[in-house]
Amino acid sequence: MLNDLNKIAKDTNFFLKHYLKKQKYSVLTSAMNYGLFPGGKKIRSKILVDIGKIFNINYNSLVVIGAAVECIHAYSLIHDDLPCMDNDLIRRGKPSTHTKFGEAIAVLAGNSLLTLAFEILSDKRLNLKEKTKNILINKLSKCAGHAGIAGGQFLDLDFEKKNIPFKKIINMQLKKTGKLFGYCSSVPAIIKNNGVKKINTFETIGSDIGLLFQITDDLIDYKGNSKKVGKKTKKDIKLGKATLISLLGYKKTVIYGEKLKIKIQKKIMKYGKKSKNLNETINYIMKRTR
Ligand code: GRG
Repeated sequence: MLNDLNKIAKDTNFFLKHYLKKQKYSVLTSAMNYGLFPGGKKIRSKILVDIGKIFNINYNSLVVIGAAVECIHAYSLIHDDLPCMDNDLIRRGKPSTHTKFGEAIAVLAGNSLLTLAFEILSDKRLNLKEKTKNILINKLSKCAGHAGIAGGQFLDLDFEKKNIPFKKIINMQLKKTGKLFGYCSSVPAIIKNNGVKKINTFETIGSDIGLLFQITDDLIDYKGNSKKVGKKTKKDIKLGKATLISLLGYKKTVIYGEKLKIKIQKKIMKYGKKSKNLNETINYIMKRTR
């Protein structure tokens, strides 16, 4: 599992490094580079490749799509760290982008990474039918906007220091984190032109994996060590964030996560041997410490 993750991270970084090198250098592209590298775990790309395996999709196409997703993800992290958002000084074990470059450049670097994602998806190097690319671009736009990550972040901020019921917390986390995982999971079915039902089935599996990922993120924030995690921990309590831990407590949140993991694994079992890698990734998500 870790070998596969490392290979996917290496290939994605290779693609992105070359893509950025082709752009005209400026302090802004340097801030974009800083937000992208050294990159994070590339878990979203891993999900894309794992599910791509179930659908027999060409690996190189998935790396390019994963690179676009990682641009959106890096953008969300840069903006998430801004003083007007979660105000974080450390990200991926180094000063966050605005700490290094200042707020204005960090905002612009985030915006530029957002548009870069769509530049990559519409690039000739992604060898897919134009119609498929159009669907991929349309879906990713929706995942990033008010009905997706940005909308989830809005709720995350709005819910601070309030008593928020279970369903609303889950909905917020599904938007903030689940949407992008849902996107990655639905891409292979979209490429295969498999019809709405299959696409939706995989989107739901992915959103649940994203929810599980967010739950483990909250558990790490609660118990993790800042140095090991690469970002400040024990922040959710300080900021009064509405999480499953703030509502149910640590132990019940772990139990909820375990149940969710089993629910997802049951759903993917029917794909037999081909879902082995995805299954391992889900176990990794549950056990991860960073
Ligand atoms: C519309 C893309 C977009 C952003 C603007 C700021 C914002 C709105 C959204 C923030 C969303 C956010 C940061 C959600 C948290 C998701 C999460 C668990 C991030 C950590 O992901 P990892 O662990 O990070 O995969 P690495 O560093 O490994 O890549």
